[in-house]
Formats: sequence, structure tokens, C-alpha cells
Amino acid sequence: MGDKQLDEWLQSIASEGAALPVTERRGFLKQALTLFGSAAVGSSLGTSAFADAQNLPPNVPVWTRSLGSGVVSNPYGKPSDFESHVKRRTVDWLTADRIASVSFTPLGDLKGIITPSAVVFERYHAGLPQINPHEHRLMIHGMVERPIILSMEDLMRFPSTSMIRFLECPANGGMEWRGAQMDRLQFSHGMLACCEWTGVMLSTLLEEVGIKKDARWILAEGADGAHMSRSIPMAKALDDAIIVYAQNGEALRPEQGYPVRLINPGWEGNTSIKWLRRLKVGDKPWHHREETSKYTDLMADGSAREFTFVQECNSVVTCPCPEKPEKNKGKLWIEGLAWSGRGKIKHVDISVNGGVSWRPASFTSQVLPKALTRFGLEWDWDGSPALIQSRAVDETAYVQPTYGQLRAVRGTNSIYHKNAIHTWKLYPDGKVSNVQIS
Ligand SMILES: Nc1nc2c(c(=O)[nH]1)N[C@H]1C(S)=C(S)[C@@H](COP(=O)(O)O)O[C@H]1N2
Ligand SMILES: [Mo]
Repeated sequence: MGDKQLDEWLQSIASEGAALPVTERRGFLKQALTLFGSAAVGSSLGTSAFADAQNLPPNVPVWTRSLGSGVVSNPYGKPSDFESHVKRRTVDWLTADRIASVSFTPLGDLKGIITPSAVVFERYHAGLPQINPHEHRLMIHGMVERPIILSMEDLMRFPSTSMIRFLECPANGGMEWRGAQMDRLQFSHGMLACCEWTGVMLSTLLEEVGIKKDARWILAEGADGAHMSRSIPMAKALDDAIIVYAQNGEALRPEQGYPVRLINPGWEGNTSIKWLRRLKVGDKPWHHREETSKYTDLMADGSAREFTFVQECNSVVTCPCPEKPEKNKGKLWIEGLAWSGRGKIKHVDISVNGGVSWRPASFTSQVLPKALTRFGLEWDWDGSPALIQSRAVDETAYVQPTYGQLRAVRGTNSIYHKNAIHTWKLYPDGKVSNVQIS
């Protein structure tokens, strides 16, 4: 993505909000006075938001003086037209192939911990298949006593469970190993989502088929053209792996694996096989393409780590960020997301001086295991340049590393499992950019 494109994008974000009045939180009273009877309000960033004075206090807005549209106009709801900037985006130079590609979650525009299904990042190895659920089957075979082929109806007769868990591609942030590159939160951390997943525990299905004594691994295979497959250790399959058919209260979205996928909570997203058609039980891993040539971690000495399943403890500040510049100095709310594939987030600290000193953030969401956790901290910004960071600790006492610590162990050949402390540089004019501190 060239500078010109980035500028155009920022411009479009600024203008998409242009029809809305701007109110700064702490400057609210002052602003309200300015808004009163005036047509335009400028911000310190130079982007102005135009508001029609006839809709501002003390006037009664037009929408309060007329009938709204009826219930049948919107049978399947969608966001306000004023929220059209909240969408998945791609990076041109990463999307060289439009079929086997990736789109990113707009993390900076989201609140709470649940990612709306419509903006969950997508990762396809052979495009998005359109699957007729009536013709889709899930086969469980290999080292089992009673192999079965299940229809979706069959699957839904098993005991059901729901859990809120994050989903992250291990390549999230993979462009940052050799230096700061993606100058947008959506692109530096957006291969990340958190949904409520509903389905059947894999352990329940394994009990149904009866695994043989020496069974140790399971191959999960997708029904897409890539028939993507990964070897899953039996311990994970029996622990918390779920065969999922619903997401955030409704059927899985096609993008997320409709009609059925595997979710391995806290593990590399690529092990969570979508459009799941086959589970083969065996006594050793298969070493397929996606666990040898891809999704292994090349170390400094040329050796590679295989089966690095867990997504380590990580965090990022989501406001301010390049897409959410600060408009005024004074009191503001720094917030962000933390997550760990090993369990719950225990603690998050925030630094505004590049890690010289830290202050504890508070949690502003539920703290669930292997789920996004939202944190925040009030800060009085004096308008001078700042280096904003967050550092998370999980319940195993694992502390999110600095770039220096991560590179000392991993070198810079990697693509995957980059969980270093991230830095946003805040400039006096309120703009924010991606920088690295080791
Ligand atoms: N069958 C199949 N499963 C798949 C993939 C795929 O291309 N085909 N992509 C994987 C990768 S690399 C990731 S990160 C996650 C992404 O899940 P999402 O697209 O629901 O966000 O799905 C995984 N499961
Ligand atoms: Mo991935």
C-alpha cells in the first residue's frame, strides 16, 4: 500500500464521519457552545465535521419531526449508513492472489470483546466455497472402533456447548519482524477476532466413535478446494476443541466455515479447519504442507520449529492508533485488547514513554480464558510526543516480550508468532504511527 493510497484511505475515513457532529469528551461544554447556532466545527486535526444547525439543540431535529421507516424495510438488520467505514480491508501487495488471500478485522472501530460476524477477518487458501448443508457430511474414521458419517442434522443431536474464544492467524503481525511496516492497526493486528462459538465438544464425538488404544493424533481436513489439513494432538482434541456450527448466535458465516468448522481455542487459527469434512484418527502426525513448508517458524540458525500451536500472550492499544488519531490534548481514554492462548489475562500495564515507566490498566470487559480482554487507562495528554505501549501478563505469569527479547530467541526469519510489545507514536498534531522500540 503506497503513501498516496494510505492518505486517500485516511481522507475517506475522515470524510465518512463528516456528516456527524464532533463532540470532544472533556471539551463537551465548550464544544456545545461552539456548535450552538454554528454550521461547522473544526478540530485540531484540521478535518472539519459539518452539522446542519437545524438539527442541533435547542432545535428539534428533522428525524424527530417525521415518521421513520417501517419494520419490514430491514428484515435482516444492518449497521447505520454512518458506520460504512467499519469494514474488512485488504492490503494490495499482500493480496497478490485474490482467491487465496486475507482480509483484516477493523479492530479500531470495535467495542467490547465480541467481533461482529460480518467483519471477522477472512483467510482462504482456495477461496470461499459455497456449501449446501444438506449435502455436507462430516466423516470420522481411522483408528476408531465405530467410524461414522454425520449429516448436519445428526451433529445437532449431540449435546451442545457455547464459548467465547479468540481466533488469531499466527501470521498476525508477521510483517513486523524486521521493522515497523504496517502503519494501520487493522493491518498490524487485524488477523484477530473473538466470537461466541457453538457446537459439540470434539471429545463427545470421539467418545461416540471410540478411539483405539494407540490413537495419538487427529487429521482435520476441510471441504474447500485446498482441502486444507492439520494434525491435531489427541490431548487438545480431548481438552477443549469444538466442532462448531454457530457463531454469535446464528449459523456460522460462509467465510468462517459454514456449515461446520473445528475451533481449537487459543491455538494457531490455521489449525481451526473450516468447512470441516473429515477427522482421521491416527498414531502420529501427518506432516502435511501446512505444518512443514508453512506454519513452521524459521529460526536464526536455519532450523525450524514445528507444531508451535499456542498463540502466546499478546496485546495492542486500539485507541489511539493510526486510524484513531487524537483530536485534543487533555484527558483521554487509552484502550486496547489483550489475549492469551494459555488462559486468562492477569494484568495489563500501559506506558506512554516507550516503556520507561508503566501504569496498570483496568479491565473494562469480562476476563475470559482464551478470549479478547479489553483494558483501559485515563491519561492527561499535555500534547507532547508520546510512545504508547501495552504489556500483558497471562495467568501462567508469562509476560509479553519486547522486540529485543523476542528477536534474541527467534531471530528475524520468522513470519509467525510475533507477540512483541507494540508501540504507537503519538505526535503533537494528534496523528499516530507505527514505530518499534526494542
Ligand atoms: N478448510 C480451510 N480451513 C481453514 C483455512 C482454509 O483456507 N481452509 N484457513 C485457515 C487459516 S490460515 C486461518 S488463520 C483461519 C482463519 O479463520 P477465519 O477465516 O474464520 O477468520 O482458518 C483456517 N482454516
Ligand atoms: Mo492463518
